[in-house]
Order: sequence, then structure tokens, then C-alpha cells
Amino acid sequence: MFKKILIANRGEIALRIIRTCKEMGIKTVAVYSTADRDSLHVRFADEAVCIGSAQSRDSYLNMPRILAAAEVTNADAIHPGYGFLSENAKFSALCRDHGIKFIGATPEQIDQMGDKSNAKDTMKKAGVPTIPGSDGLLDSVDQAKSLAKEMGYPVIIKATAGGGGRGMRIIWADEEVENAWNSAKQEAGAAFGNDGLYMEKYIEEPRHIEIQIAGDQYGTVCHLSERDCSIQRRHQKLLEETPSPFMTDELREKMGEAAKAAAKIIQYEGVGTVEFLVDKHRNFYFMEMNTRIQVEHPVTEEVINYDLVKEQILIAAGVPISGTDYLPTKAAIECRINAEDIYNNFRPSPGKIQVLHKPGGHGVRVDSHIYAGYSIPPYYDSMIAKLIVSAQTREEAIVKMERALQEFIIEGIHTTIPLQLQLMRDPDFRAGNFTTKFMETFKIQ
Ligand code: MV4
Repeated sequence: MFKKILIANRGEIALRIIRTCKEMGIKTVAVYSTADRDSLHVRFADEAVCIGSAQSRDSYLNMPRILAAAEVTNADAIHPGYGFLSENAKFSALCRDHGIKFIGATPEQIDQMGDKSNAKDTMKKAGVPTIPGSDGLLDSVDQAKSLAKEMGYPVIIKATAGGGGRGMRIIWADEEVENAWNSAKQEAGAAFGNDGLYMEKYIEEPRHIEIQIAGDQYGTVCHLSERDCSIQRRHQKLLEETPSPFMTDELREKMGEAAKAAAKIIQYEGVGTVEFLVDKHRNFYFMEMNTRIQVEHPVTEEVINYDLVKEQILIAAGVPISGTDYLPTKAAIECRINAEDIYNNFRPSPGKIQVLHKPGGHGVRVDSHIYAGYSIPPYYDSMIAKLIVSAQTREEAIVKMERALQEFIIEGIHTTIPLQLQLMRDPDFRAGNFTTKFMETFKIQ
């Protein structure tokens, strides 16, 4: 087992990883920027190394400095958390070259899944359902035009290096193809340095349902059921839950098997997530595979009674997994609490937390790095807490979440708590009647 793990991240996930390491008897090294001097991950780690100034590229994205911190502290593994370097093939390769175990995917797997058209091709070969569309990348606007005509509208053009909706264009008619092609190509080239585009049939009003998987070094793979992440705003998830109110036992079985096939074909080792789009007829299609621990992993932990970070560490250390799939016996919901002003277009709201009261009670979990007197720096992601509740049924979980949100007092900054409260009281949300389009028409009160 590892003796010492360096956590190449900040905020709640750094704290989350430190907590598991402590329970496993593994020493921890925090790295931090000058803006995070007073952070809890620095306080609670066994050692802490300042790696640079506030801007991420000077600190949390600075590979040489993080590797140097690992070398001087004698860390034998690096946990990258989510975001930052968690899906960076170069960093994964650098760790390998330095004899430090990267607790995440290999550079080959990251590259394989990072190119979306290529990932889709790989999944097709594994027998995982994919959205009908172009055979690989499109060569020209003329090819795009004829394929769109042949498939029938609407279609969608996507950047192969994309993610988060960038370089994506929905097309409803012949005359829109040329503009969509040009602007997507330009946007993708500028954003990713790769302007490769492919086309798919556009799925209207889908749900975003993902399957958590785990694979060990010996080829054993299991799935740990689904999370419904359809409640999003501008590709930022607001709330995640398990089980999905749209799920059936039959669909879970099929999606679980597909997710395992996806993991097997790339010989995936570690915990990962296979994202699917699910249409109104419950047809499901591979969308992306994430080779990291995700923000929303706690909802899965609460219903299957399993520490996913511990599992990541055990798998990385070569411990075999049991290989049995997990089915939910409870319900869990996570609300992301962001320092944002929902009445001013979700403008970030950094600043000092003057008063703080975190909710508690049975079935309530708060994953957060904030404390009374803490100043939220303006340089990073605005998520400051995750409120997770679990209960016997979805209905009870919603009631509990409403209660816990009411108890959550944060003064000094704006937060998304009022929006989350409104969601818990929304008749369509309560009925499980929502798609990825839900927030587009949601009226903030
Ligand atoms: C789609 C789609 C509809 N049809 N592909 C959004 C980000 C990227 N991961 C893929 N995305 C989508 N791909 C086809 N063929 C709709 C979306 C989409 C979406 C997907 C999941 C969650 C939220 C979304 C919001 C807008 C669009």
C-alpha cells in the first residue's frame, strides 16, 4: 500500500481525499497556491507545499512544481481529484516516468477517451450503442451537407476534442449547415487546437444518465448503478441523484452491461463514469467516458455504502475488486452549493463567509472546505459545498433535502441555496418529470 499520497487539488475534493487517506493510515501531502494558504486541505494534510501564485496555471496546473513537491516529500502516489490535471495525459505520463503512481487513467486511456470521435468508434466496436451519425470525422462542408440531408434534421455537429458543449452546433435545416460548420470549426480550433468535427442525429430533450464503474488491474469490472445529472445549466450540473426517476430495472441492467463493456474494451483500471444520453423511448447512447472521480460521486457512495476514493486507492495499489454489480436500495440527492448570485445571471460571488451553519441530522452529509471566517478566492471554481442527503425513497430524500437546505446558513456571500430550495418544491422536479432542457425554461423566483 502507498505510504504517502500527494493531493494535486484544492477545495472540498482535496479535503475529501485527505479524509480517506487518514482512515487508511496513509500520509498526505497538500499542495496549495498563495491564495489557498488558509485552506482546510493545507491544515489537515500531514505536510503542505506551496506551489505557486493564485492563477491555476502557476499552481494547480503547474506539472513540474507538483512533481517537484512529490519528489521532495517522498510521495509514492498522486491523487489528482477532478478538474485540473485529472484527465491530462501528459501529467499521467510524467508521473509514470517519475515512478510515482498516478491515481487515475493511463495516458493512453485518457487520449483514447479524450478524442470524442475516436472514443465513439471504440465504443461501437465494443457493442455499446452510439448515436447514429458520421463515420468518424467529416472532411468537408459538402460532406456535412449531404450527410445531414440523408440523416434528416435536426442534426448536431460536435468537436472531436470538445466537451462542455464547446464547438457544438444544432442544425435544423439545409441553409444552416454552412454557418454551423464554419463557426464550430473556428471555435473548436481556438479552444482546443484541434478543429476536427463529426455529426450526429440530434436527440431532442434527452436525459443525462451516467453509470459509475470500477475496474481492477486484473480485468474485473463492475458497475455501481446510475446517477441522473439532467438538471444542468449551461453544461454545469446543479443537482444529481440516484436512482434516476426515469430508470427501470431492465434499462439499468442494459446500461450497466454497456458501461462494463466500455470499461473492458479499454482495459480500464480505477473508478470511472460512462455518460449516456437517454431519449424519451428509453433508448440510450454512449456520450463520453470520464476517467476520474466525479463531483457527484457521493450520491453513489451513500446508496451503496462504499467509499469510492478508498476504492480508487486500493485499485491503484493492485488490490482486486469483488466484481459484483451494485443495485440501489436507497435514494440520494446532491445539491451543489455555489458562491454565485442566481438573481444576477449566476455571477460569481467570492468574499468572506461571515456566518456559517452547516446542516446535519440523519442522512445528511456536507462535503465542503468552507468555515466561518473563510474567504472564497475569486480564482477558482465557484462550488463551495455539496449537500448530500439519503433516505429510503426519493420522496423522503426530497423532503430531507428541503429541510437541510433551510438549515444551511451562509452569510456574507450569495449562494445557489435559494435555487436549490425552489427546485425541491418544483412540481415537475418532484414528479421526476425533467430533461436536460429543464433549466432553460425554469423561472427563478
Ligand atoms: C448531444 C445532445 C443531443 N443529441 N448529442 C452536451 C455536452 C456534450 N457532452 C454532449 N452534449 C449533448 N450532446 C446529440 N446527438 C445534447 C447534448 C446536450 C446535453 C447533454 C447532456 C447534458 C446536458 C446537455 C445540455 C445541452 C446539450
